[in-house]
Amino acid sequence: AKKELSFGERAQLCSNAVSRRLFEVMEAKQSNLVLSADLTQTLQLLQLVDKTGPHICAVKTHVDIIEDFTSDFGARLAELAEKHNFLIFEDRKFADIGHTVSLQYEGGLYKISDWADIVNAHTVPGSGVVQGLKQVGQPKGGACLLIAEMSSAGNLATPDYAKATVKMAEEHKDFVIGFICQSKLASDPAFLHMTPGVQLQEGKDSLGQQYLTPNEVIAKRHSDIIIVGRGITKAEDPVAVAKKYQEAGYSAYLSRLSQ
Ligand code: BMP
Repeated sequence: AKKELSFGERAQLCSNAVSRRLFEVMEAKQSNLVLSADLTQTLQLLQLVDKTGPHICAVKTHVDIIEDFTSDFGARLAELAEKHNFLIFEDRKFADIGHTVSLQYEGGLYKISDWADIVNAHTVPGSGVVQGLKQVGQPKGGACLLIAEMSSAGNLATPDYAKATVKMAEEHKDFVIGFICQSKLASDPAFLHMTPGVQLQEGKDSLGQQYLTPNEVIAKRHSDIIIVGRGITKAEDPVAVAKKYQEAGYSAYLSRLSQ
């Protein structure tokens, strides 16, 4: 079997500055945990991110769920990203023709391209979605993940769809840095694999979400990053629990390195 490369080694293989930085942060902070900060009040969100910041390699936002959004949100989040050395991933799931997604990415109320290091896109529109995002994001130093698989029950992303998504990523390596997926899909070590639907115990919610454990996702399915929302946000002590997820994710990665 081919030797498994460390996050630090993979950083060296990245031609994209965003993926290189993320791998470097993961190695330096010993964290392959992304916090999904799905809170609807700015202050609560920023406070949670400030407290859990030392334990995460990136924060994932859904900016359109924030009820008291103001235009300084991105700058305030970026301040915390600088303070704690993590990246910002806006989970916008672009899914339209290139021209429309370029407007959605750059403009509107949220001006996502001004503050998000990473965004993501569904591949159902075809490669125009990537081209539209790239036009806006690349000059500003942004990068994109493609959604190849979903965690939710009954989703329509077939194995062929995931395969075609990998191909699209391979054709746009200057802007696409990896995947949202449920297991490792691409062999190029520069690609990041990020997996949502993670909790310390397997299970589901009442609306089709399905959870796997950090060990299943990282050690068995060879994804790189766990994305955790309610497992942390709904915990009584979110900081202590974030630390637990950090340790579970990273030790699963270390066990893979020594396999
Ligand atoms: P939670 O851990 O609370 O279930 O949150 C998961 C997060 O990941 C949500 O923000 C959701 O939008 C996102 N997500 C997901 O759950 N499954 C996917 O396949 C893709 C996602 O982006």
